[in-house]
Formats: sequence, C-alpha cells, structure tokens
Amino acid sequence: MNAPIKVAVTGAAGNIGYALLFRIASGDCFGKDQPVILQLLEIPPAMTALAGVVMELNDAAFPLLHGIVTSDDPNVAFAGAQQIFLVGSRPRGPGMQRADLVAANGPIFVGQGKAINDNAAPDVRVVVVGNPCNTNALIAMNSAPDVPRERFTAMTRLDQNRAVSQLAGRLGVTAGAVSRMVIWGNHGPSMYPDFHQATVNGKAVADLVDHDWLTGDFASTVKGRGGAIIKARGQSSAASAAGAAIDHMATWFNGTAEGEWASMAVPSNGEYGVPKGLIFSFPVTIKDGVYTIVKGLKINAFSQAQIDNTVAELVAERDAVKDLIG
Ligand code: NAX
Repeated sequence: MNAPIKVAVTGAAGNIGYALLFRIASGDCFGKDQPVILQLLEIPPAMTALAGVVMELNDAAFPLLHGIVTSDDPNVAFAGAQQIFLVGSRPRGPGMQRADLVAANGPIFVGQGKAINDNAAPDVRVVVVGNPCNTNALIAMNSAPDVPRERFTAMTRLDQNRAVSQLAGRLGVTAGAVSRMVIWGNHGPSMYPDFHQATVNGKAVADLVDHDWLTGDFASTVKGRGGAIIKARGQSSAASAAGAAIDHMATWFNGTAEGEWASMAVPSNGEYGVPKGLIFSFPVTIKDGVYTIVKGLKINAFSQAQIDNTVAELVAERDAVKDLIG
C-alpha cells in the first residue's frame, strides 16, 4: 500500500461533491492501492450539511479512506494538498449574465489561489470545475505565483464525454470504441467539439457519419447538454460531472493510454495561435504526471473559425477580470 495522499475538494456539500467524494474514497480516481485523506472546504452556511456528508463517508467504511478534514478556511483545507478539485463556486442567479457570473466568482478564486500558493504540497495539481471554470482557473493560477502555472487546469472532460457518447450512440458502438474526441477552448457556449480527429475502432468519424449531423445536431447537442439535463431532471448534472472530474484527475495521475488523447483546459503557450496564458482546452497526452499539448494537427478553415470564436469568448472573460489577474 502507498502512503496516503491529501485530496482537497471545495463545494464538498454540493451536488457534484456528493457524487464525487464517494468515488474518490473508493479508489476510482487514484487507484485501489492508493489511500486518501479528504480535506473538504465549504462556506459556513453549508458546514452542517457537510457534517452529514462526512457521516455518510464514514458509514461507507472505505478501506482507502485514512482521514477526513472539514473546514471553512481554505488555508486549512489546502494544507499539504496534492490533488485539488475546485468545485464550489457561486451559482448563476436569476437575471445574471455570464459576465456577472465571472465577476461574482473572481474574488473566490483569488482567495483560493493564494491559499493554494501558501499551503499546498509542492507537487499540487488542480482542476477547476466551478463555473466559469476556465476563467476561474486563470484567476487562481495568477494568484499563486509560486506554483508552476501548468498545475492549474479546468475541466472540459464532461464535454468530451458527452461528445463521445453522442458519436457512440450514432454509430451503435460503446463509448470505448471512440478515440481522440477533442474539445477546444472554453467550457461555455463557444466550445468546439472537434470531430475531425476522432476515430471509431480506428476509422475516421468524418468518413463514417453524415457531415451535416456532425456540424449540426451533434455540436448543438453537446453544447446544450447541460441545459437539457436541467430541463429533464430539474437539477444540473452531478454524477456525470463528478465522473468527468474523476476522469480528468485519474488521467493526469495515471497517464493517457497509448495513442489516446484527453481534452483538458490548460494554460496556453501560444499553441495553435491561442493567446499565451489563456486557460484553453486542448488535446493532451500525459506521462508521469506531465501533460503535453498535441501539436501539429491540421486545422481546416471550419475548425479555425470555431477556435477563433472560443478564443474571443475567453479573451472577453479575461478582460472582465483583468483587475484580478494583475
Ligand atoms: P451546488 O450549488 O450544488 O454546490 C456548490 C457548493 O459550493 C455549495 O455547497 C456551496 O456552499 C459551495 N461553495 C460556494 N462558494 C464556495 C466557496 N467560496 N468555497 C467553498 N465552497 C463554496 O453546485 P454543483 O451542482 O455541485 O456545481 C458546482 C459547480 O460546477 C458549479 O459552478 C457548476 O456550474 C459547475 N459545473 C461545471 C461543469 C463543467 O463541466 N466544468 C459541469 C457541471 C457543473 O455545472
């Protein structure tokens, strides 16, 4: 058995937290031989609900769960943390525009970025799930000057998984037959689910599926899936979002399989003309805990227009929080 790792989760009493914590504790994320200590952050009004979640975590009697810390202080929750899931954020209220959401969440991620800077382990790795996740990650990264920039990422894996599921359904195969489904850009309305690189059982998707469907219903279903789930369930996606966060961190921890890519929003170094520093979803490969953006992909005019569009959305978000990122 390995030594326990410290895993911090914010928004731990929320919907996604409730689906996420049990899977981390059971070994679904970091492996069945990797004990964990959970360090859970909530805001004061949610601490009672969090105490109930902790009772249930204890009652599940997970052999890998070596301890649980709860706090409303990020300095405590992030102390020595090696893996951090930033899930908590302020939800969009009635009448709030995306820009309002960006502005409302900014200060939270300044504080959490500083607390990560001052308290987390030197090998810390962070995924931001709370929306607007790319820009929240940008703010946290800029508030943590001592942490290597590439340790801050945001989640587009749910979008990748949704796209994979749509392709699998269309072609009558299981999700495991679909490879290299890439999400570019923002986890927001401008995201680009790029089918050009995707394969099914080794064959190019573009050769197997009607092009109009790929540029029409496929893209709009992937982009609109969050809304469709809220409409059907009366609540936003939680189990699939938690599953995607597990996939994101498990892939970062264990690496990508030979020939496979994962979509992760990571700081751009200027790849594919994306402005340096934006937290932008790219296809990556991962080995030994280090990701590398897949380079040299052919981008046709259709894809370039989509990428330009999602760059523009992220630049606008960045401009809305420019006072917070120095
Ligand atoms: P909930 O509102 O159920 O839970 C959020 C929790 O965060 C609450 O318990 C709240 O008390 C806590 N919280 C708020 N501010 C906090 C702070 N400063 N520190 C610590 N905790 C804080 O939302 P839930 O359904 O769990 O969704 C969480 C976030 O994930 C939302 O921002 C949501 O928009 C985002 N999502 C992101 C997705 C992605 O693909 N990147 C998809 C799923 C989800 O919509």
